[in-house]
This record gives sequence, C-alpha cells and structure tokens, in this order.
Amino acid sequence: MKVYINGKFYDKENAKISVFDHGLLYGDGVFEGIRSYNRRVFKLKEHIDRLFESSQSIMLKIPLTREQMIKAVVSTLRANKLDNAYIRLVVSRGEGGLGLDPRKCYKGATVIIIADKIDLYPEKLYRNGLSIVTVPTVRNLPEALNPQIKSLNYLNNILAKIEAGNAGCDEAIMLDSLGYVAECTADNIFVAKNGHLYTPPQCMGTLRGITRDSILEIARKYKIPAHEHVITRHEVYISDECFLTGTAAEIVPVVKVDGRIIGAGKPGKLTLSLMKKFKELTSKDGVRY
Ligand code: PXG
Repeated sequence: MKVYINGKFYDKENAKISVFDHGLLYGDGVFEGIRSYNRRVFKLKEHIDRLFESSQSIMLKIPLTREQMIKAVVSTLRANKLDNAYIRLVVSRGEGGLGLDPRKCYKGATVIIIADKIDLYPEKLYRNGLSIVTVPTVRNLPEALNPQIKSLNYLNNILAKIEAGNAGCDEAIMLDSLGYVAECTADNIFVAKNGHLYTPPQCMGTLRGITRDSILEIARKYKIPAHEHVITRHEVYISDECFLTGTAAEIVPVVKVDGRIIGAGKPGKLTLSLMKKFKELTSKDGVRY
C-alpha cells in the first residue's frame, strides 16, 4: 500500500506523521470518506467541495487547489492499483506545540490520502435489515460544532456508537438538541410513508450526506416524492420503511427501531428499488482513473 502524505508516497510501514500534529493532539482537522467503483471515483467533486467547505469554516488553509486535490486522489488510486476502493482524505492543522493555538502550526497543514480495499458489511445485513436504537448522546449543536464540518473530532458520534453497542445494536439514531431525529453515527436516515420519502433537513444538525443527496437525485429522476422535513421518533416508528445512507454503508435497510418493528419487518419495496438504482448510479457515474 502506498500512502500519500504531503505530495509524496510512502509504504504503509513508513507512512508516519509527527506526534505533535494537531490532528492527533486536538482533533484539529477535516476529513472525507470517498469510494471508487470500477475505476471511477463516485461524486469526487462533491467530496472535495465539502472538504474545502469544512476547512473554510475552521480557517484551515489547504495547501492544494481543488483541482490539485482531485489529481492527488486519482494518483493515489493509480499508485495502489485499486479498481474498487475506499479513500480516506485527511487534512490536519499540522505540526504545532503543546497548546491548542493553531497559529503555532507554522509548517502548515498535513494532507494524507489513504486508499484501501473496502470492508463491505455482511451481505446478511442488507438482506435482513438492521436493528437500531435511539441513544442518549444528542448530535453536536450546529451553533457549537456544526455537523456540516466533517472534522477529525468524531467523539460525539463515537459516544453514540458505544451506546448503540451497549444496547446490543449496530447503529444509533442521534437526536438533535430539540429531540428531533438528526442522523446516525456515520449515515443519514430516511423513512418512507405512503410512497413519500422523508429525511431530516441539514440545518438542524444533520450532515448533508453525499449519498443522501444521491437518493434525493434519484427520487427527482424517478418522480418519487421526497421531502427534507423534521422527523420525530414517532414518525420513524410508524413509517412503512426506513433506511440509512452513507459512503461506507451505501444504502442499508432498517427493520427495527427502539424495539418497534418497521413496516413488514423486512427491507421494503421502495428501499430495495432505491438500492438497485443507487448501484446503477455508482456503476456509471464518477471520475475515471
Ligand atoms: N452523517 C455523518 C455524521 C457522517 O459522518 C454521513 C452522515 C453520510 O455522508 P456521506 O457523504 O458519506 O453520504 C457521514 C459520513 C467512516 C466514514 O469511516 C464516515 C463517513 C463517511 C465515510 C466513512 O466512519 N461519514
């Protein structure tokens, strides 16, 4: 494996950065998780745009232009000869002192690109659907640390993941500070009711997921009514279908929420058809390499 660090490639064993990097010391940085299918990077421009928006928000200067970043991702994929890959793009504040002041990170940002094979979730999960649970840890408040910033500080989500595990579930529903459904730990959530799709709006503490946007794009194309609307737990419980979307998980059906069986207790028709349409989209869309 060849890992890109600041413009150079290193073998995995030698891919190292300073212990004084503020990405490690303070979670000061931003990241993206991207996928490629059949030598095409899916929604690469959208991921790079979101990375630059996250960095703009935290005043982190990325030492590459968007075009150079796209080229760096593509060259990392080529160097690793991967047809289907999971790409982790990390930009940290860089090496600094033992103090959180980012002005002390004189050398500038650290840019890391890792391309690896993807660990697919077990097939069974997609066939049978997930059981998920609402957890006590609420999603970061947008007025504190806005969830639109994909920062290196994911403790909010990690706490939720731990709570889901403690409850014997694989995934958690996180609420916003008002008690509305926000999202899961690394996925957005959708429900379907009477042929309509609903997903929480991004302004409330929900990441504007790129897979979420792809589902909304598919819904527009196939004239499936879709709404970005606040959702309560009640609406999830009484939905006909529920599913999660994310780069890593793609589209995962949910069949049980907080002990309530959703719909018929198996992946619904609309969910299965969206999974198929999403697969079609990933097989023909994307930047070739
Ligand atoms: N919500 C949160 C909090 C996320 O972190 C999503 C929703 C889905 O967004 P996308 O753009 O992927 O559809 C995410 C995405 C990982 C990992 O390794 C996490 C994400 C993406 C890729 C990998 O845990 N988060």
